[in-house]
Amino acid sequence: MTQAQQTVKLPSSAFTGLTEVSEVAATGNVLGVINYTTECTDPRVENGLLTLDLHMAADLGEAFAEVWTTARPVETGEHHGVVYAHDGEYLLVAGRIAPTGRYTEDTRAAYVAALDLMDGLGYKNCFRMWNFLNDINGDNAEGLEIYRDFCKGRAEAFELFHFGDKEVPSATGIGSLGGGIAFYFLASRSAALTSVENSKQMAAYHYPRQYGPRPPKFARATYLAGTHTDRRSGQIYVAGTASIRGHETLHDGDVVAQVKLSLDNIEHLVSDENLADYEIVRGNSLLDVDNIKVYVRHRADIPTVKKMCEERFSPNARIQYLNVDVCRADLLVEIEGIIA
Ligand code: 3HB
Repeated sequence: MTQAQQTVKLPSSAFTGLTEVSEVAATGNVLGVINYTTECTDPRVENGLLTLDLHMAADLGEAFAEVWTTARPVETGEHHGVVYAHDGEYLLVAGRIAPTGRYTEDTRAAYVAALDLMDGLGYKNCFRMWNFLNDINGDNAEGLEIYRDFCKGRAEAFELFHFGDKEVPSATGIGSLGGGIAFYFLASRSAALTSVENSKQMAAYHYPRQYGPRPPKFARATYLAGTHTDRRSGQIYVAGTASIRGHETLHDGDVVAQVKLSLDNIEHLVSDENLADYEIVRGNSLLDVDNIKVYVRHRADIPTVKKMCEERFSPNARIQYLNVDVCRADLLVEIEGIIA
């Protein structure tokens, strides 16, 4: 193990208002700016900043930016339609697939471009993926649900790269308000990652055929540390988590019970009891989760969901609430976060 590997600094992100981005950017090196805003555009490099606009807000009053900063100077570039920024240790890559009647092929191609880039630049440890799908529960031109269409293309791309199920990163696959499919991924050169499952949920990549032709390929969390021997002080990236036990949605139509189970799922996921399978001892609870996004299907449910989240997360936790659809038509809420 080299000194560089032992001291690798882990990445960090912050939520800001859209107009504060330049102030945050002025304080350090920015890997990328993700605007959760009122329209989706192709990712771009603007004033030296990788920027991706997602259509995740109904108006500018609820828009915000997620800014990823790093310890080192950043270089940006473009590769087969995806845009990237990297600092020698971390890479952020972003892409968009224009609206189409069938997403399998374009998803596969866009993922291949991003995975190929990671391979080529040596960022082989992908630890987090976010995917935003307009009309996620709608049907494509062939009657296949758009989320399932996307899952097919993603699974095919992973297969082409011999990405084993146990190596897949944590992810979010969530609805958006427009713009086809947009995504961003984070990868590292030398940080050590461990894909973590929830012992109370079936691994998503094992979901039965009833959920679509190819299962969703993601891990429930990724543990990211400077070295493989550090099982205590790494970060935990919690994937989008919903009211699912085994592979089944529980509490159809009951938002209170769905929020409770989503929170219980995260609580168990990050507990030492669950992490013991990976020899990780972190002593975490929901109080340690930060940089939280809560996706709520029905706007009218937001006050209830907010109250429940505020009761269980730390009062200091930064939480954003977004009103979008969720990957299964019977899911009312999904929650993600980071333990840094
Ligand atoms: C996904 O398909 O990547 C995904 C979907 C979810 C939650 C987490 C990941 O609803």
